[in-house]
Amino acid sequence: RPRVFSGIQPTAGSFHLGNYLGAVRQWIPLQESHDAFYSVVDLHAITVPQDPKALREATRLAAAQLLGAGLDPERCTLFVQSHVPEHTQLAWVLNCVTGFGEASRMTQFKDKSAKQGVEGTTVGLFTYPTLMAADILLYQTDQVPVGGDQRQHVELTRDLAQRVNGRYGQLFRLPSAHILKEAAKVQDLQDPLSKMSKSSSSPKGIVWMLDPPKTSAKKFRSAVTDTGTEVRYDPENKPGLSNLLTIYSALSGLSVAELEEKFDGQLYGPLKTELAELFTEWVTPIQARTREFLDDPAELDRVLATGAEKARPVAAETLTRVHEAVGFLPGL
Ligand code: AQP
Repeated sequence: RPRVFSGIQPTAGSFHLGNYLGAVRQWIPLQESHDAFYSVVDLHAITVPQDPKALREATRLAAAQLLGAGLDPERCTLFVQSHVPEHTQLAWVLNCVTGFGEASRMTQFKDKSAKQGVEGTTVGLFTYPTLMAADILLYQTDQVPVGGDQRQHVELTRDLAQRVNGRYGQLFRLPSAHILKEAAKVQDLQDPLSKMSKSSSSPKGIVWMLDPPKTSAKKFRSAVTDTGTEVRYDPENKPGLSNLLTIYSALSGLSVAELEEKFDGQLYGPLKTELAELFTEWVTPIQARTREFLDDPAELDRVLATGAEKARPVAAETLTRVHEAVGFLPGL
């Protein structure tokens, strides 16, 4: 079966709707058709400052949310990135074949480092993409289901894989990004020209998966839209409304054209209210299942330990071949 790998950072509080619609939503069906490896990427999380206790909680919470959303540890391998040390080991080798200029061109790094300033930017943030490449290449991944913002990182991963294969022989399978056409990028509800993002969205512009229904409903109802009256998908002139239509479509399964017809002749209010109701109806069972998993941390830890046990031999096989190919002596 073809292999997929994807990761998500542990986030204090919960994932946001963008993470879910862009990435996690694809992970669930892929565990049926593919050999799927999914990771809570705590090594990536510490590229920005983290409180240790909050990080531990966020890591369990991330796992609980993934299970609550429908991942099944019998059907996929779910593990915590730091439990498989091969990720950092391969990342080092990849750092040594990545050009400084090439890494400097990553737009996510440029955006985040511009916000944090030189002194606030860690070397870890700079090498985030090579660690991500290691995550993917260790598992001989065919496809990487991610949101549209990660396309450039997956392309870098392919470039690095090709370079290493060219230099040392066939060590890595070439992965490609698996990005949904719809909702590849969910925008901030208050600033629809920017991506919904845990670090830069305004508090009212970001819908958290564990928001109480009253809170999320308020966010949808107060979403920024243009002053027009026609419900029409037009990202250029109506970015806010178009974002709401995209979210509505992803949650309901109705096409955007069907939604335009459904809300034809109505103002934006009914669309926002119905979307808020739809979200609540959809997210309530996910929230309930997430809480059930959170109530049993010992079971969560057991699931994650089993996942790491399944992931390690696969990762170790790739790493051993890489170490041998670059000229390291075999270890004891
Ligand atoms: N707004 C989004 N629309 C669609 N997909 C998105 N993803 C993130 N935001 C959106 C996808 O979610 C997956 C996991 O993301 P991550 O945890 O690795 O963190 P991220 O991409 O860095 O998410 P944020 O919220 O945007 O964090 P910050 O603010 O730190 O940059 C990925 O597949 C991503 O594409």
